[in-house]
Amino acid sequence: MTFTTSLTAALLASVALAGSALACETTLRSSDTHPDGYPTVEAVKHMGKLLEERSAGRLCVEVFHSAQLGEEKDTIEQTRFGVIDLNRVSMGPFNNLIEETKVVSLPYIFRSVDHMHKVMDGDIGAEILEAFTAHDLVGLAFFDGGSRSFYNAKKPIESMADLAGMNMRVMQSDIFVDMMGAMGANATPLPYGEVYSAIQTGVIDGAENNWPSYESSGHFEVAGYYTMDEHLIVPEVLVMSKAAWDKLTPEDQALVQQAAKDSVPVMREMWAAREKASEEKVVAAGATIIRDIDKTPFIEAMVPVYEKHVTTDTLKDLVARIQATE
Ligand code: BDP
Repeated sequence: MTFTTSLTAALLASVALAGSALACETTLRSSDTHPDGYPTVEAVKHMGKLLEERSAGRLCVEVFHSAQLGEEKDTIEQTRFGVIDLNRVSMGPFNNLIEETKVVSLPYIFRSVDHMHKVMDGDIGAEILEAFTAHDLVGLAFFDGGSRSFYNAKKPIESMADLAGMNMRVMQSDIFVDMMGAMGANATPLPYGEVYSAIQTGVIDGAENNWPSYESSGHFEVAGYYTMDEHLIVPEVLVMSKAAWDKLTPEDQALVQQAAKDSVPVMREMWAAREKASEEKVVAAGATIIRDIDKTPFIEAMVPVYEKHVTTDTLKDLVARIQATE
């Protein structure tokens, strides 16, 4: 492409963008803690594209990535109050608010990502999405969050004994605090955006997350030992503010719902590719990966965590049904 043709193309593209932006009657503001290009951010953008096409440009989505609207715990509150319209978050920070979300945040509840997909794509997933309604939110769809493993700045963790006394950051949920305790470490619940400097300054020794987060946050630069214990497979969720939802006609609500659902397979593909790319990037950067560890002691140590958190009949039933899902 010559300079002139590429300039013309760029101008045309910006005119087209301005045109569609003008046509938007409703622009849904969406929050995400992750940077631009991260699979969750791109999935919500994709949903917005579908919505814009299907509503003839009336309904649009604008994604505020990189925690521009705040950290998850705060943006969840703002979404409940109708200040933010859409929010893509981990299920973890919902645990203390919405009981049903606890079951998918239990360590080792899912045997694999496939098992998680089966559960979340079926009746159990639908019931969990429904549970958001009582909390001023509408659950739209689940996204992938891979599996989460420990990483730290100090030493290779080869067994549970190596975790003893370490200070590890967890997401803000009591389940994760108890999980760390049961594994012998000290849990420090912190917002995601504070983890890098907390490791750098030695406030904590490490944290836990999936490959794409470990990589995109730069945590691998300050905590180079990653142990694949895969203790959590926590799905992510796209929620909408009930206040924003109620402003839409039933037809438009259906469009939003469908666009969210249709973004899921696209997200899963992007996720699989990014997991691989992130792993390759951190390995190339010199991170030490501890791959073959015996997970049995970790799994066994979780019995008291289940006993403490799976207390009601609803939760017991959900756990039993998840475990029975083939
Ligand atoms: C990432 C999730 C993000 C969480 C973050 C965390 O995608 O929603 O905020 O972990 O650990 O994997 O807080």
